[in-house]
Amino acid sequence: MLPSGALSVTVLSLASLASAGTVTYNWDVTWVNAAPDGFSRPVIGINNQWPCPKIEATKGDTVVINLNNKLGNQTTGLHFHGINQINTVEMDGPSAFTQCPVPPGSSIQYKFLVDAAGTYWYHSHNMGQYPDGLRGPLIVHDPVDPYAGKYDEEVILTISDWYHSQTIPLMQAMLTPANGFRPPFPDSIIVNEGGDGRISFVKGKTYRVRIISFAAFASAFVHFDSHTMSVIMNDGSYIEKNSAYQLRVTPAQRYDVLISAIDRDRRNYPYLVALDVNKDFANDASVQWPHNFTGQLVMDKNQNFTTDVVNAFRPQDDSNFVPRDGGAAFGPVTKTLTMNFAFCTDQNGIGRACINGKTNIPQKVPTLYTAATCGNDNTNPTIYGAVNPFIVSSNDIVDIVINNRDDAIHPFHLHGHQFQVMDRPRSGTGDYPGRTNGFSKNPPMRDVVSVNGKSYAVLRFKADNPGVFLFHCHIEWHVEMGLTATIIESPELLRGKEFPVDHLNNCKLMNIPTEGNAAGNTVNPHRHYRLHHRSGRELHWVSTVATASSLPSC
Ligand SMILES: [Cu+2]
Repeated sequence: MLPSGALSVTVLSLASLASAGTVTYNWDVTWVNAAPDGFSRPVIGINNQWPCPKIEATKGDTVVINLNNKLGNQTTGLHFHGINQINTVEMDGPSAFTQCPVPPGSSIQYKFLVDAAGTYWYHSHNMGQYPDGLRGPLIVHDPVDPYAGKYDEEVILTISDWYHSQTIPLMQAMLTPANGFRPPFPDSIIVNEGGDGRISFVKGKTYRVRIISFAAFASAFVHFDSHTMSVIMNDGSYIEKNSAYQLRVTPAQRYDVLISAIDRDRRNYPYLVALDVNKDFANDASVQWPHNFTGQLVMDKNQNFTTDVVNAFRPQDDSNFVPRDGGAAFGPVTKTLTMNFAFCTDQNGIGRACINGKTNIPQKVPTLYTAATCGNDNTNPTIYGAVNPFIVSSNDIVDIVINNRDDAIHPFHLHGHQFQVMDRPRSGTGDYPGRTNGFSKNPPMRDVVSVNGKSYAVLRFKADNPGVFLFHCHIEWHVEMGLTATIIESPELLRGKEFPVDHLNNCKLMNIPTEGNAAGNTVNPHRHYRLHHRSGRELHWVSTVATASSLPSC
């Protein structure tokens, strides 16, 4: 019933202390049949295998992925989630923002430095494709791991909601006037892409469990019977050890936790991974979350396996985590980007997600290419079209204020940076009131934060990485509803930026212009300084949404 390549729980070899090198992967993206929950369906794999392989490197290495699109019927691309892409924003991966989609039969090379150790993942950032299976762990080992010696073995535990339908029909059904705002609901939960979740558990040993959520929608509660999780890392950042009974892992978040088999341990210990039953998601009476997974810490496979009973979910408040380096909040703040998120309806009556009243529509010209080719005009946000552009200057200390006016929790992710979580109050707090007295002095750093319902978060970063970086909800269905802002960081340093020939060739094959404003105009014959766009019915997985040629020329 399980795919032949299913992992049980992968035991990694510990990092070797080799000096910086290059790690190369040659990958064909291919359709594969798999049945991770017993239901067989086509999934997107690599080199005719699924689950997709992990990328494993050591801090300071250069990772090279030679990717060939052998899907035949879909474009593709990869994003390396949590990797900052210092000075290599063109390798970040989101289609229509930093590259063109890779058409069937074509290829692309990604080449980037892994500048920080941690637990990351890679996934397609092209037309909602990763719930179809194109995702995998990306582990960056640390030659000077501050927790070295505190654990004996490493295991990866990936968590995901899972769907029996492919993404494109799910999105087509979602983006109809009759649907309202309902995202597709998962059919099941899987760990390690269909693995049995059994972790060998030997008395006296401590395990570093790298928990990664590959989910498209549902957050997961994680609880181990009779064992606390000693959290040492959130996303790509070390924290001071924090003992947690339960964690709530949103889509795309990672937690590295230490779990010890102590002397009194003498049986198998179950652990529970449960998709969110939080009241934040219960505002629709038809929503149910029956999907739970029980894994096992296995001391003796001949003994009983039991289930883990959790009576109430009270996850640890991750906004109180303390960074391991004790890093103080950046400051003083020189730019505040206020983003009010609410669901909205477009002119076709289709449910969308809006930031400050506007939904994100991928444009004809990738935003980074516009920034590179529009000269001094690239500080003018209107040339970027309907991507919710925000301009920040080099060395700005930026606060993103995200006001979540929806009832549900939404996990927001920033590309290009780990941000400081300055403040993340509980549900029902309302919009950010402008006070800073609740801010952390030593805020935790991460790249995905769950923003509570009818509440806000304040996230801080230093604009030291020129590029075009997305800030978006990591519920993949909400990305497709337009819940993305585009941060254009240090545009003055992007002028004249050059791009690899293979990247540009994909644009050529896709008939996508690589210069000019969002509509591909370097000269605007109409001189209409009026921004309008089509949205809705012509969806961007069908064809690129054309932007009216009435943007300011550049
Ligand atoms: Cu969302």
